[in-house]
Amino acid sequence: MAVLKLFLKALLLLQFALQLLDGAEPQKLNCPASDGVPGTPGHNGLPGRDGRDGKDGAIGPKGEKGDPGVSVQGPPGKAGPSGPAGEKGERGPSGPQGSPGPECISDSLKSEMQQLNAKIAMIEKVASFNTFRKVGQKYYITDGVDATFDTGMQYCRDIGGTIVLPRTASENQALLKVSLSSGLGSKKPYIGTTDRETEGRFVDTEGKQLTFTNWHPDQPDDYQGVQDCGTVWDSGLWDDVGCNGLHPIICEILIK
Ligand SMILES: [Ca+2]
Ligand SMILES: [Ca+2]
Repeated sequence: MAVLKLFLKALLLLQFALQLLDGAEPQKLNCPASDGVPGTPGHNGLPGRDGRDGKDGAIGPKGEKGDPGVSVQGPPGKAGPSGPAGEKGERGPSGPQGSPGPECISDSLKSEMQQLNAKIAMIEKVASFNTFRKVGQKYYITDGVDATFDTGMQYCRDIGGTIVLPRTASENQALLKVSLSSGLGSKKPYIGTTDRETEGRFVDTEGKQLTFTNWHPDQPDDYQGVQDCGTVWDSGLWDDVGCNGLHPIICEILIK
C-alpha cells in the first residue's frame, strides 16, 4: 500500500507540473488528502527596518543642585528722585561790569520820549492862546484876560509860567509887539515886578533884583503911596500902578 500511495503522489505531481507548463488552471481534486510530513524549519530572515519613535516617557527625577554662579555686576539702574535743596552758598565775587544792555537803552529812550512829550504838550498849550510869540526859549502868550496882579500870577502859574517880565531890550520889544497885536497896549498889561516888600525896591516874582528895567522917566512914582506893581505902556515904557486894579495878563513860558 505504501508503494501505491507514493506512486499516486508522484503521478499527481507530474500532472500538476504538466499543467503549469501548459498555463492551464490546475484542476481541483475531489479526492480527500491526508496531512503531509512537516518540513524542516527554515533559516532566520534578515533584520527588519528600524521602527518609528515611541511616545515620550515619564518625567525623570529632579537633578542634583548645581554649582554657585559667577558674581557679575549688572548695568546701573534708573536715576532716583531729586533730593531736598541744600543750604544757600556764600556770595561769590563780583564779576566784571557788563556793557549797557537793552534795558539801559530803553530807559534812556523812554526818558527822552517823556521829555519830548512834555515839550509837545507845552507847545500845544502855547498854541491854544489867542496871541503868542517866541522869544529865545520863552513864549509870550495871552488871551487878553484882565485880572489883579495876584490873580494874574496864579493864572500864569497854573499854565506852567509866570507874569511876563522882559530881561533884555529885545524881550521888551517882543512884549510890546504882543501887547499891541492883541489890542492890549492901551490897557497897560501887568509885568512881573513889585515893590510890596520894600518900597522903591522892585524885584521879580521870586524876590530877585531886576537885571533890566525900562521905566518911564517919571516912574515909578508910587502915586498916592499905593502903586506897587509894574505895568507896560503902549510905548514900551514901564509904570507902577496899584496891584488890585484889573489889567491884561500876559504870561511867559520857558520851553527848553
Ligand atoms: Ca511902590
Ligand atoms: Ca506910577
